[in-house]
Amino acid sequence: MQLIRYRAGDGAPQVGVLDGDQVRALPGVGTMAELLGRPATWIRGACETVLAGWGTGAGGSSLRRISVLAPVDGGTEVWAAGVTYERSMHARVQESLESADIYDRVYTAARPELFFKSAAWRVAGPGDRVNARADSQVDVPEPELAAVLNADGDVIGYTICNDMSSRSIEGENPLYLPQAKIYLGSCAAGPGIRPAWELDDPYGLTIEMTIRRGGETAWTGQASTAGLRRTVTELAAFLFREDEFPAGVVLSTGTSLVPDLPFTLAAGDEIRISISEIGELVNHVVRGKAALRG
Ligand code: DO4
Ligand code: MG
Repeated sequence: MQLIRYRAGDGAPQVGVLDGDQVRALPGVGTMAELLGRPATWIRGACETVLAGWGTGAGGSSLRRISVLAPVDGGTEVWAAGVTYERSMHARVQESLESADIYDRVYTAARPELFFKSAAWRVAGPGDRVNARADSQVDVPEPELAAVLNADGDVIGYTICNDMSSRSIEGENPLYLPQAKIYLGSCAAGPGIRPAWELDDPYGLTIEMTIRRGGETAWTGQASTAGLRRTVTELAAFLFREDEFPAGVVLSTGTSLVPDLPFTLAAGDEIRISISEIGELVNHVVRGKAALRG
């Protein structure tokens, strides 16, 4: 089962439960932000009530008749952790000549690297475009397992996040990290949220990414969340230490797949990220915000 945001025809976005290829709206829940403001027991109960009524045949739609949207809206923020896998640490050391040791240090430090990634309104959903910024030379997608937490800081479920990044801008100076990471079209998420109560082990998932260019595979790789150096609980505890998220928060846990230099994304690339038990997120690359809007 997945919690999704979706639109049927020209209707307003809705929040619903997807089971197989059937979706049903969650009664009385207008937005995902509103849902994530509720206690975990309430959210689970609402999903289970909808599932229990599945057999009655009332009110469902086929997946084919809806558009699935990014699973965030309203005041929900997306945050991300960095350098949580050895591969990410090595890749950053390689790209940043003069500041390489900061990545080594944060990889082993008690305090994780956490950064604001996106407001909900600019998170790309399934099938949407993502942006490799026009003033960057080396750009990569970062396929990441993302935890979705409610206002109380409880993990409600998991989704996929693509933390699009400029390696050349971050590599020039780590203080440029916000420009390397936070810009229009730099974050995609979805397709849905797999409830935490249905997932046995978030540290035993396979992450796969394939980048297709002109009908050919330009890059492909696979990794396991078993390599995550920190637990989701630990990352969430740091995030909530001195902050609050009344509309919940998506916390992306960092990347374990980074294409070797000099690989860079190109306009027209298709990025396909799948995480076992969670789903598949596909996006298309444009270069520059004018192309994103066009
Ligand atoms: O320190 C830079 C960010 C690292 C990151 O986004 C990741 O490891 O996924
Ligand atoms: Mg990342």
